[in-house]
Amino acid sequence: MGSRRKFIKKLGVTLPALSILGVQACEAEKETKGAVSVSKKAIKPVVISTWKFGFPANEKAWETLESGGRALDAVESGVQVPESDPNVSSVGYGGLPDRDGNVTLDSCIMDESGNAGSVAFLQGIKNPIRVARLVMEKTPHVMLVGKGAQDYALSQGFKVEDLLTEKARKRWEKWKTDANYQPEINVEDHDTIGMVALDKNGDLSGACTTSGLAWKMHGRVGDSPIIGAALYVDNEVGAATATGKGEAVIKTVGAFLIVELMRQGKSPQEACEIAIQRIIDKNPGSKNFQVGYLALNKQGETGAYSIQKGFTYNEFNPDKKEQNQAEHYYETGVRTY
Ligand code: SD4
Repeated sequence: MGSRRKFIKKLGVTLPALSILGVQACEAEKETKGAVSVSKKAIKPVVISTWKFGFPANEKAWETLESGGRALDAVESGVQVPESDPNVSSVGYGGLPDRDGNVTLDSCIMDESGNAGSVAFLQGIKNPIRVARLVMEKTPHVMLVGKGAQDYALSQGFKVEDLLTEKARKRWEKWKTDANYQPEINVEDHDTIGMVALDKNGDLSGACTTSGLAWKMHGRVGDSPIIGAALYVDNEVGAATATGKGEAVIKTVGAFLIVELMRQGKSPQEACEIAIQRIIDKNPGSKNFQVGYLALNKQGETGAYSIQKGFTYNEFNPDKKEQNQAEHYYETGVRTY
């Protein structure tokens, strides 16, 4: 047994465990003389998010991550950027309504301890992610919906506001002229923000928030507030988030599937691809919809993949601040892992 191996043995942890901690064994070796300590120096913060409007959201989240803040605070503040922006027509204020003209919001959040909070079918509250966090931290529950979620928000000091902007109302009026329900693929202003982050402490968190599919049936809830579907975080392994046709994501429990695949040793990219393949396999003959996945593991590696062309995502770490196009199924075809 080499001296490095002996040292690792002394620590009482396995090499894979160290790597799960996001720590290079040699870094730990360097840092440790006598007392067992795990170097935090090796951990570089990372944040990834969906769609073009995720870039300013990443910028906001980065302020927290860069200053050594908690991933949970980073994702919560980040996703509030599109939630509050009336020009983003698929998240929060300014979101397109259901077919009856109601803006109904779905949102969830998950922290490094596996705590989760969620609101669904919430109306009149501009920043549902903040309500989701309060559900997580201040109630004995994970999920509140509809009037109950709104009542809870009011009890916490939120105000009911009209979230249907003039612009969104006009688009709804136009849609009603032929009332054809055909969710569009990849309309950049018509999607969810999902964001997952790793902080300097090596902790993961995630948030997901949306006004859901435009012109949906009143009462419809998508994948975005469903823990395990559009968002899942396991601090030992990684985190994943989803955008696109929520029904397809819910039916394959997409984010949870991706995290479990990473637990089994798949890279974030491989895990996203396998999860998209699962959707393709379960929907033979019906591929005219979009789903996009993002994943981040404990080591800060990322993955992005979608069914269709045009899934934009944003990735920030200390070395880069990039907006990229994910590879997609119709480009790469099936890959076997
Ligand atoms: C939903 N996944 O409500 C969301 C909407 C979305 O692209 O991401 N659209 O199903």
